[in-house]
Amino acid sequence: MTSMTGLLGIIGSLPLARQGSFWFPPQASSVAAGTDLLYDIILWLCVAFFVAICGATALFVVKYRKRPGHKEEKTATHNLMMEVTWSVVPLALLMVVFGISMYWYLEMINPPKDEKVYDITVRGQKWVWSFKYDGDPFDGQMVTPTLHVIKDQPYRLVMDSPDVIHSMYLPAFRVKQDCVPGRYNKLWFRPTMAGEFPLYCTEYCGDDHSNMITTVIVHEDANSWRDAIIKEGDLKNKPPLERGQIIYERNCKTCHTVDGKKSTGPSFKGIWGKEEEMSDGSKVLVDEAYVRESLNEPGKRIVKGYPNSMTPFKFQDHEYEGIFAYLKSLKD
Ligand code: HEC
Ligand SMILES: [Cu+2]
Repeated sequence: MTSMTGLLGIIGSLPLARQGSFWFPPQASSVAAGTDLLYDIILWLCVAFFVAICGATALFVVKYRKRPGHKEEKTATHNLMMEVTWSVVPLALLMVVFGISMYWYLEMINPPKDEKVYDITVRGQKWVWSFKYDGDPFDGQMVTPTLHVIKDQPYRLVMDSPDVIHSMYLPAFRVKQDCVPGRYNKLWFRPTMAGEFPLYCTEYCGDDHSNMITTVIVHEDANSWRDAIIKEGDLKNKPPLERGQIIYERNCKTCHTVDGKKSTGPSFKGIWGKEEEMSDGSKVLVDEAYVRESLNEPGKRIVKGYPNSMTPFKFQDHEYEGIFAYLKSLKD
């Protein structure tokens, strides 16, 4: 059974498998087929050399074994023809691998010049992803926790992190890029298949690294794309309390509970109006100014008994309003 799936896997890895195979997810971007082709060439080259070398070794062990009536032969010291062959043939094969790699690498790093490329700002932070849509029609006003794109359109992601290094990996697109604090990294791709594909963090970034997963949704057309972003990202038109709850679920839940239990950070239950003791012994009243400061500069004053490990946040006014409303609602 296992050998059967293994065999199917090997067959499935042939570059026919646009819909995905035993090894690979579907080929959902313009560079996916190239990456897989290269993988297959290298894999089959290795298999061929492995079989040839092990086969020859086994053959010689049997053929030249010590036995009655068989005399030892002198070891050959030099054979020009053989040396040239085993240098030139692998060199030629490696040049083929180099040529194909170079072609697809250039495809991967250079966004198209003769088309409009849409910018999306990506932020990876402990332990959530957020995506902001620049240019028409949202102009940076919409932020969503899932990535929405339109089929066949080129996108450029501008990525950073406010805390530690994260890495955004989109297996179905065969692309990956780090989010590094203090710098902008860029990545472009063109989705070629509508559907939903996983997106996750591949740089260990702390306790909930393994939950830093979201989805990229490739829409067939601009209407469905726009509607989905508004549905997810338009918090302004929701009542403040609901707004605050959504922000909590998206950004704070991994570190703060609302039931009084200690987590990475203090629980939000009964937090509003409380006198909190700081690590330097001073007392602080939890009000709007303090919550705002905790979000913008969490390292400035640290709650006693907790590590200085909160991610800094910058929000818009309507978002602060939502957070305040939500925290106020969490009475003891
Ligand atoms: C990566 C974990 C993490 C995330 C995510 C996080 N926090 Fe925190 N937070 C902490 C830790 C740890 C502390 C305690 C240390 C300190 O004061 O900086 C803290 C402290 C706070 C405090 C002060 C609490 C008190 O009792 O005085 C507030 C307010 C706060 N966070 C709000 C938020 C809000 C709102 C969000 C979501 C938008 C959030 N935090 C997201 C880890 C986190
Ligand atoms: Cu991460």
